[in-house]
Amino acid sequence: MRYKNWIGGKWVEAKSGKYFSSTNPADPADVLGEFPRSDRHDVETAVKAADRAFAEWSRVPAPKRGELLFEVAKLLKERKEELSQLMTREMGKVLKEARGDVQEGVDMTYYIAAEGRRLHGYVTPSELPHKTCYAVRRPIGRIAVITPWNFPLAIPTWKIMPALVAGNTVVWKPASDTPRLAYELAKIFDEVGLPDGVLNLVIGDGNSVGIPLAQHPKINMINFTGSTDIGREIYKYGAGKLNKVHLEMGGKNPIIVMDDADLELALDGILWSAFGTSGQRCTACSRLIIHRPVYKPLLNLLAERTKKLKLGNGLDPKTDVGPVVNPIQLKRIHEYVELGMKEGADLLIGGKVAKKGELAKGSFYEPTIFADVSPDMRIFQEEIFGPVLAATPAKDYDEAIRLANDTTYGLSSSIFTRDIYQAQRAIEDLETGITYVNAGTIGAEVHLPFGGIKDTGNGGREAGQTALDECCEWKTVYIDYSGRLQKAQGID
Ligand code: UN1
Repeated sequence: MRYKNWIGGKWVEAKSGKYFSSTNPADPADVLGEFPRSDRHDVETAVKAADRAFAEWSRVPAPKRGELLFEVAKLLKERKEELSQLMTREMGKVLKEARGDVQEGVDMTYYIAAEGRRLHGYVTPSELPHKTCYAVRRPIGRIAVITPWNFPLAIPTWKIMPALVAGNTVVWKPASDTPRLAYELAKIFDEVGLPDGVLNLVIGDGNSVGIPLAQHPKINMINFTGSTDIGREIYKYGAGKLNKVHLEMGGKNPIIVMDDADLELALDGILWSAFGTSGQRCTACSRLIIHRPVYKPLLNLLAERTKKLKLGNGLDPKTDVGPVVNPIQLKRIHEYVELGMKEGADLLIGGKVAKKGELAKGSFYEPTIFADVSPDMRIFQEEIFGPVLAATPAKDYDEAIRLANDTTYGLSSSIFTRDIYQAQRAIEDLETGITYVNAGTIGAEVHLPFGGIKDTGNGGREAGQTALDECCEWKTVYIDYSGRLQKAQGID
């Protein structure tokens, strides 16, 4: 089956006439469809369509824009099971996590749809009599949305829904690993009758679509989630045009376990955060910092539990860990593991491409744990984006915090402790945008700000109320009803 781009309200082929296929990382013989290999010509038509649609869409009252999003949320919810199965087939995450991804999209859409009836600005007194001052949100214009494959439904909703409710129009380039999910979301917008050109879907790779889109002079804002290297490039394209650029990038998220922690609880949190989605979340735990008195016992328990994790096709309910997204990532993960061994870390478990039986067909990597990893090792510092965990001992709380902060990234962090003083201090001391206490590093909820500091981001936060700040301009209004020219700052 061949799928098309959605531009100006029409399903159209790419100008190149070329297609690529999307396949199941657990079984490449399972093909999800053929998708257009678009390039800058398609970007051009899509931006034009978004530009044409802007004048009208930005004037639709926000509550009406929100009503359309409620319809989208309803269809997403109705199709949750179908979309989840497609997601597992397209990028591999186990079915229960795929259901979570779709649910996150449903939640985000409902949450933001309701903003159509709020979209609050504020009113404040004037320093002069008979004068009213207020500030309202205005749309920015045409927004380029560039999304990753690891949350093929949730992350697009984080970016697209706030942009639309605020009155912007969007050109969306989804990851080329997950075009089918992108198609399914765009189709829902088509079904609810979103006006032509308000959302445009252009499928293709980063060089042919992402870069020309980010560089396009008619694009006023770029909203990107992906690697820090690409984010830096995108920031430059945006800077040249003085665009607002929202970036969500890498993580090297630590879990600290202190000696007073509930170790069973910590184990559950570590396994879920390190090996859920095969470690392919920007919030995944990839560093484990353990207070010395519990270092050995915790690692022993962890290795035992990790051994029991079942690798397999995510559609099989018995599977704990699915494949990684594609053979290129698989190779990259293994290169990091070899590097870890060369650097002198102690391989506790895993460390191999999994090839037993059915697994040989797909891109499977054994859940891997390194012990005695030191901060100068690249496996401690660099984002691997796979099921690889680096464990390091810490002599006390202060050293644990120093180790946790010894990274260029700053997305998520966690501490397991029963000591409320220690927990409260960690909330202040951990240099990340998100901190969990007695829970893993993953599982952010849609109505709170999401994002990170240091090389993880550039200051913005998506989700929550902050999502609206990302995709709105402020307009400040002064209305003088004194009937004379009043001058501010006491000038008379
Ligand atoms: C991501 O990995 O890019 O907190 C986003 C979480 C999810 C979102 C992760 N709600 O793990």
